[in-house]
Amino acid sequence: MTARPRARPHAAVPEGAGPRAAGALALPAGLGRAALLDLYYFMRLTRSLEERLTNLYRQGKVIGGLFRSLGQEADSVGSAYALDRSAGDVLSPLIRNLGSLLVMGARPVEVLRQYMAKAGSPTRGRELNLHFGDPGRGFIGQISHLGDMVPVMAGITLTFRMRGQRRVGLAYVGDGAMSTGAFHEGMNFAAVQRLPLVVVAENNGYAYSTTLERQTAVVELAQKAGAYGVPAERADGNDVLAVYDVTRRAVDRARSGGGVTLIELVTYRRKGHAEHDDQHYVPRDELARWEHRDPIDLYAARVAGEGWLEPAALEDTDRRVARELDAAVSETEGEPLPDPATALDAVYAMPKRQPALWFREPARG
Ligand SMILES: Cc1ncc(C[n+]2csc(CCOP(=O)(O)OP(=O)(O)O)c2C)c(N)n1
Ligand SMILES: [Mg+2]
Repeated sequence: MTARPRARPHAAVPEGAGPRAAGALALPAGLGRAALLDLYYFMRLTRSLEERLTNLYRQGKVIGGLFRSLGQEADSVGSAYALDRSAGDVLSPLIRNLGSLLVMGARPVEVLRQYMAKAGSPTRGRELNLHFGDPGRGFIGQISHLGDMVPVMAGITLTFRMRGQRRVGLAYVGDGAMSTGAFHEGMNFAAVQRLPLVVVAENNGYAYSTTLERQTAVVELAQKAGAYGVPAERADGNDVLAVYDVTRRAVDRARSGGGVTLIELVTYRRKGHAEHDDQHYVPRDELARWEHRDPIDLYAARVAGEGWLEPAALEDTDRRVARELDAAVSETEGEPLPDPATALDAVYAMPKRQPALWFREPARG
């Protein structure tokens, strides 16, 4: 019998990461005051929108599961922000990438309608969380099967190249999703084809209740890049500037023909898999340690400490987010659910009956 792998603490924060001394990291290129404020706005919007959704969930108004990204807002926001929306870049989100969707232009009212299964939701009440897409705004509707978005995004980025477009795709995968065959096939194909794809591996320590060391024998998810012959980067997923910086480099590499990069973002899932999950399997001291590395608190302290943004600008942003969400919740809360008589509309296509290719009608007469 093989010995069980030695337990190791989850997701040791990468060397040099964590709360930094002021001035330790230069401001990533291209980030001016407006962009710095944007990063704060989108992280705060993500956090507050999820808090509103939690209240609605407890009132029985969210129909289905609620998958929080508490503690992972920097990972979603910083990586999506590194794409160039005006160039037509696209990303494929997972259930915890609300922040990425908001950066790409999804509106809180759409997200509220999705979760509350309203008739006017992007999926007309058929799908109950973030599984909706809008290629026009650069986000692809996700397939629930873990890992499958990697081959899908490989296909999408292949079309960019075949059409001579300088567009980049970004696919998110979780530590659990990386154990699937679909991830392997997609990575391999994208790597061999040198496609303009960035794969962001979100190492948040858990897949449901499965810890990282029970998920994989590698110590760092970035090591998997070696199997595909692509470069890897590893960054502190709770530091939005580090996330932006590392993703921006990978996006630039992809756009200039350098192919795929695998980025590992080290972060932590501070809630259960979904709201129904009480995290009984999580050591309390582990949670407490990561609460001290809250990405929004770290960022607010950093930008104020460096003198990049005044505390008043952050407070104004908090008030702006609260106002926007008050309006979004009151706009959507009373909206109707779909009419049951329309339940099958837009679910099944009714293709014209075609003779099957493999079946020949017997000659008559
Ligand atoms: C192929 C497949 N197997 C199982 C599931 C059920 N499932 C949904 S989410 C999830 C855990 C995902 O963990 P991870 O990839 O680490 O992402 P995280 O939830 O941590 O963001 C599982 C097992 C699925 N959707 N697809
Ligand atoms: Mg995970």
